[in-house]
Amino acid sequence: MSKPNNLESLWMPFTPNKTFKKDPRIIVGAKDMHFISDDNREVLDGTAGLWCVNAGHGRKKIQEAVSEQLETLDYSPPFQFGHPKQFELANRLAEIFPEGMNHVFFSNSGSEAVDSALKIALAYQRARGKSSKTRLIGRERGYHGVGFGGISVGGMVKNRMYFGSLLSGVDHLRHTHNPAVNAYSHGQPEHGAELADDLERLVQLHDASTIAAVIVEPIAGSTGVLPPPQGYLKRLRELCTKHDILLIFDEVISAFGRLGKATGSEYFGITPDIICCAKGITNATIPMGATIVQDYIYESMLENADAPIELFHGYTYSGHPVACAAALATLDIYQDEGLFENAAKMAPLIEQAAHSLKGTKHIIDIRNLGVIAALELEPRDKAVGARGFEVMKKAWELGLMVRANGDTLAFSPPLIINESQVDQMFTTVKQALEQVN
Ligand code: PXG
Repeated sequence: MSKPNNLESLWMPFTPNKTFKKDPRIIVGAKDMHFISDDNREVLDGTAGLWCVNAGHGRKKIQEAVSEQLETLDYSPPFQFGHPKQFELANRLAEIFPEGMNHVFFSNSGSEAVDSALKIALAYQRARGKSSKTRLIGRERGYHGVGFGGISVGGMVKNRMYFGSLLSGVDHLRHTHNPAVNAYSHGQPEHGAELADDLERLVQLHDASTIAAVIVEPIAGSTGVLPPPQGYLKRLRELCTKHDILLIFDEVISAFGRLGKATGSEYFGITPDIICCAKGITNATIPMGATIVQDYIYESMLENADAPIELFHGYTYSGHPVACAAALATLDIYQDEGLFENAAKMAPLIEQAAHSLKGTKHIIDIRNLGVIAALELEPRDKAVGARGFEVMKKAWELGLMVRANGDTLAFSPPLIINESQVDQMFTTVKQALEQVN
């Protein structure tokens, strides 16, 4: 496949456009665990694209389902009309999501799944007569996509600082990263459960009667992979229940097997009131997001609605038939191939391989959980992120795709990964680290 000869018109997202266009990395194909670059090299996908191609690339079953759906019903309006596959998919998701979470609202991305969750939380509080509960609590270093709702509850400064005053009535819990006591933890760090008590501080400040919901990623991804301290999520759940505050888990990266179970909620044994997901739901083939709620939220909204339409919210492409077909085929693959189980099997190998890099040039911390690992590098003086970016580029040259979030290198390969590919991932990144200053 030929190179595009003009890169100018495209404004690339979350990308240094000037630098990229001088030295582009172009991907022209993908199969199973590999991307193919425009200079015809196979590059091991250490990131499942962007944490989303959980079943690996180029899956025939999904292609066939999508193509058949395009022939049968390419589109139907989601407001006031239904098509069979969106009901079927909602039922399938209800089966694999935690007990009592049997109602699904569809959207087209993680950002929309988050916005939908926040809006449902506010509308639910109002519907049940608690209309003073309007405050939303996020967490420092949280990532919840790029909608105004998501960046308001999110806690990554660059994603917030350029965009004005954001939503009002939002506050943040402290983040859980504490390398002074937790560096090089294997899996969940030992220290920091008490950081969940930060919610008590916000309750003291605002009063629980003004707080609608708390939203957190059960394992923070984009900020550089922060597994929750042991006991943290349990404590947060208990405090939310105590103060009658909804707990929203943003599982955009943790759902669909990333931790070896269908959801992070199942893995951690903590059930929230609302879960947001996206990405792996369709193996990233067709955009889709979903917001799954506890039955009592849905039932209360229906019972207490003050208009025939119970929720004034939805997207032209909510439950798009082609996305539903892709998602159903994806769920079949996860089940038929036991991919969540394979993830659970690979997790200890990834842990071992990642931590074996301790002592390698630049590394100051190593973190892991499930099929996720992160190597934190010492930032260069006055150039935070530069080293991470260069290692990412070097790894690409050496045949590995890895994500650089600032100076943290994140690994989140497809769940079909095998032992020798785990080895290859960490051997290659080690070479890259050694070749970069
Ligand atoms: N919530 C979480 C927890 C996410 O990780 C979103 C919401 C937003 O999803 P959409 O589909 O609107 O992008 C995400 C997205 C990275 C990276 O480098 C992660 C995401 C997106 C881009 C980069 O870690 N996650």
